Amino acid sequence: MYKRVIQFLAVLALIYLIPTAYLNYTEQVEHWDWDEIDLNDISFPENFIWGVSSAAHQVEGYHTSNNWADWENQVDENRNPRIARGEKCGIACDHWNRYPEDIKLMQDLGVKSYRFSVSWSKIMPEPGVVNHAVMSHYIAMCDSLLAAGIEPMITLHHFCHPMWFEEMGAFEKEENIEHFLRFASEVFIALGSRVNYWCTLNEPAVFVIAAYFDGHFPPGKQDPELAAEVLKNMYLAHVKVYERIKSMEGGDRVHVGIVKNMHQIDPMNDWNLFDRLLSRTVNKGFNGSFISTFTKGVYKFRFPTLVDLEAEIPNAPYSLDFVGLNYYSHNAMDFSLNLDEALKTRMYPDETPTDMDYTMYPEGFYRAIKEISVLNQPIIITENGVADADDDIRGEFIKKYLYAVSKAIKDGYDVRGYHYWSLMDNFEWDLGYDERFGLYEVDFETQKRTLREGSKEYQRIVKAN
Ligand code: GCO
Repeated sequence: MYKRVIQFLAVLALIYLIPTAYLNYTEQVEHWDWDEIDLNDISFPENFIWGVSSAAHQVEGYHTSNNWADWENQVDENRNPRIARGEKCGIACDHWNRYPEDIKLMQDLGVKSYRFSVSWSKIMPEPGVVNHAVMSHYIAMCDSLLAAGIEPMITLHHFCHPMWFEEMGAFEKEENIEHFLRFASEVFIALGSRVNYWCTLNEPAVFVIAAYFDGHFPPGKQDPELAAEVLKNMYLAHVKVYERIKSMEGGDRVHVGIVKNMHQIDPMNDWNLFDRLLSRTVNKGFNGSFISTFTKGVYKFRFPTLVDLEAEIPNAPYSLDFVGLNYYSHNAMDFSLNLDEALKTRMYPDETPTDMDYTMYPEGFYRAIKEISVLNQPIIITENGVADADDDIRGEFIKKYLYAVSKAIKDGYDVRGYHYWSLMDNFEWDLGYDERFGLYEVDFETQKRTLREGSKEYQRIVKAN
C-alpha cells in the first residue's frame, strides 16, 4: 500500500515537473546582464524618426461632451469618484491654446515627429456634423508643425469618442462603425495632404479590457463577452478606415496603421505550472488575438469559463502599411483559485518599480518588437515612457529602453521610429494628474513647462543620432 502511494505521488510529480521544466526551458523569461552592457553602444538608421507622443483628451483641455468628460462627473456604486482624488481633466495642459509654445519645446528636444490625436467630439459635436472652426484649428496646428520641421502623425481614436457615439453603444454594435468611418473621412479630407502617418485606433485591447472587462474606463462595464465583441468590432473598424482612406484621393500616398500595446506577461514563479498556464492564457487573449487577426485574418478571444469568440476578419492582414508599437513594461501572473485574485497583475519584486503598477523591463521591449515583427510590417514605436514624478529613473529608463530598440534594429528588426510618451505631464485617465510621464514637467497651476533632468538623455540621444 505504502509503495503504491509513493509510486502514485512520483507519477504525479513527473506529470507536473516534465511540462514545467520543458516550458521553463522553451519560454525563459529574458533577463540581460546590464553590468556587461555598454549603454552607449547604440546606433540608429539614417532616416530614423525621433518623436514625442500625446493624446487629445490628455493634453488639450476643454472636453465637455465625450465619454471621458461624462465619466469624470460620475461616481461608482460606492459613491467614490471615477478619477483618482476626484480630479477632472479640465483644461489639462491647455495644449489647445498653447500648442505653438509646445511645438517650440519639441524643437528644443530635436524631434522631427509629433504623434497626437484629434478630438472626435470637438470635430463632430453631432452625428455627421463637422465643426469647421475646430477642423481649422487642427489644420493650423499641422501647418505650424510642418513649418517647424516636425511631421504630424495622427491618431483617430485614442480612448475617446463623442458622448452621442457612446450613447448609441459605441463599438458594441458593428453598425456604429459607420460613424467612425465618416469621422475618419472628414479628417482625412481636411488633413490628408499634410499628414503622412495615420494611426486608426490606439491600443484597442487596453481600451476594451479597461472599459468592458474590469470597468475602470467608461462605460465601466464588466462583461467579458461584450469585451470580446467590442474588440472584434474595433479591428473591423480599423480595416474599414484603412480601406476608406486608401480609396480616397491621396490615400495611396500615406501610411495607415494601428497601434498595439505589446505588454509582456510572465509567470510570477517559473516553477509554478499554474502561473505559467495563466500567463500564457492572458497573453493569448491580450497579444495573441491581435497577432492572429493581423497575420491570419482570424480573430480569437478566449478565456476558459468566461468567453470564447472566433470570427473572420479576412482583410485584416492586408490593411496595414506599418504597425505602431506601444511598450511600457511587463507584469506577473500569480495563480489563485479565486478568479478575481488570479486576474490581478503583479509586479516582480526584484525589478525597479515605476510610479505605475509595473516595473522597468527593457528586455521586454526587445521581446515586444520581436513578437510584433511577425506581422511583416515596418514598426514605428508610437509610445514608450515612464511615470517617474521624482525623476529618479527617467534617464536610466531612456538609455536602457533605447539600447533595447537599437539592439533590435542591429538584429534585423525593421523599426523605423520612436516616440516618447509623453512630451509633457498630462491627464493619466482614471489615475488623474499624479502620474508624471512628461519629458517636460507641467505645473498645472501656472501651466509652466520645465525640461526634467532625466529627459536630457533623450535630447542628447536624439541630437546625436
Ligand atoms: C495608454 C495610452 C496613453 C497612456 C500612456 C501611459 O497606453 O494607456 O496610450 O494614453 O497615457 O500609455 O500610461
